[in-house]
Amino acid sequence: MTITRKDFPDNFTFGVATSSYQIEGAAHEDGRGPSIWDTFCREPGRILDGTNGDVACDHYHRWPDDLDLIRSLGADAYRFSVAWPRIQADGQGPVNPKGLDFYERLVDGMLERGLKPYATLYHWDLPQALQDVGGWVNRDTAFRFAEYARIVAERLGDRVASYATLNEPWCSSLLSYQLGEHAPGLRDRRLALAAAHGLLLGHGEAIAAMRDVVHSAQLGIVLNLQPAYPASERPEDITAARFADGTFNRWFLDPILRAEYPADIWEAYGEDVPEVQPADLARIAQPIDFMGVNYYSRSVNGAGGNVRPPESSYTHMGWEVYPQGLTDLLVRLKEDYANLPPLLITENGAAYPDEPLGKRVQDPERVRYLQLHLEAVVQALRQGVDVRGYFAWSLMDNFEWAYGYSRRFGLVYVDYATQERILKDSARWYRDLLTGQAQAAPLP
Ligand code: IFM
Repeated sequence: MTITRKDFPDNFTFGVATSSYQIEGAAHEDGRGPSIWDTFCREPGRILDGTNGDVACDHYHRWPDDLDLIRSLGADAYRFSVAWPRIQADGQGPVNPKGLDFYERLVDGMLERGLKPYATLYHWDLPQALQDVGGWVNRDTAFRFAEYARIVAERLGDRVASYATLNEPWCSSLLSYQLGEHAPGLRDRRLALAAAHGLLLGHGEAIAAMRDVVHSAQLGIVLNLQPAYPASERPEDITAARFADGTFNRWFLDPILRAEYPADIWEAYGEDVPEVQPADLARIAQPIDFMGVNYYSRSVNGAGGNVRPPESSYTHMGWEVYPQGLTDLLVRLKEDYANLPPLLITENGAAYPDEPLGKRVQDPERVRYLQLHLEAVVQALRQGVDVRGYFAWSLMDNFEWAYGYSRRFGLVYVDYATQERILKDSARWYRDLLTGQAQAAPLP
């Protein structure tokens, strides 16, 4: 199948995505307070290449050129995130006007270029001062988050087309408080589940706070979802897949869309389950206007652990390329959740070890990855799933968390020594698709 823009509905939104800590740099400028990632990066052994986001892509200074670049790709929209510690250095208390000014300039810059702003309010850079009093385990953080959300929404208002509260709460809870791979790097399941509950509550409170402030802007949340397949038809493998789906997907989907935690996983977690106050689930399940889905890969589950199908191909992250999983996931969401809001694919993309040859970066695997996953979206649309947009992760190479700068997800190559941006072939391919050029097949 050769994909063209005509395969998507007329009002389907195409964009590219980034996040604050991964691209902005300017870590100590204009009153930004320290975040948990500033702290984490300085702890020996946490980041594969020993780097941090102090400079990153220097987007804080280069944003006008970066917005021009996005426009040149033919994108309709740009998904970015707001750094909480730029708005409130300590996560509460005084508002930093320079922080708000920055995002106002950025949003107005998008509008001037005909780009729709899609904001995410929390893409993991929690103010360190809040971590010092427990981070997301401390229930109060949820209310501080709602306050911050209101501050941003009051300033940017309906100039922003879409506000997502959280990006990938599985990562900012389980991956960060239980598996220790992300900031704050803890290893305690009980704390992780308390953090997940705090994040979900913060989401609900933030939606409620922003509803009072904006009118046309769409409000929602972004989850990373990973369909879980059994390694075989054996009952124990089916049970393993059901458990993986429950901990990774349903633990977040069910509270938001059904106002309940999944009973099977609640039971399996035993004494580690979070403390839930009577009104919490109703707050968490506030009506939302969209759900963002970040899709990269699937899991294949056996009773003895995860399995890597040998016939599959894998990205530089070691993640299996499995586009059918995206179709399956989208159709399943529609089937399982009666009040599912419209969906957006808020992230999808792949890391490969790209090398420039002069001013060209050939990345045929990424072109193929994008093409196959966009086809998977088309298949879901044809099966009646209400998908309204697709955002490629990422606009440009950036700070890939625990992997530092060693993994490149960009459509645009970044030379970190000079900050030069070079369009990869995938960027040209995406541009051709978005601008309706007939030739959106992989480049030679
Ligand atoms: O870079 C991340 C992003 O911040 C969140 N979603 C997954 C991406 C790739 O790992």
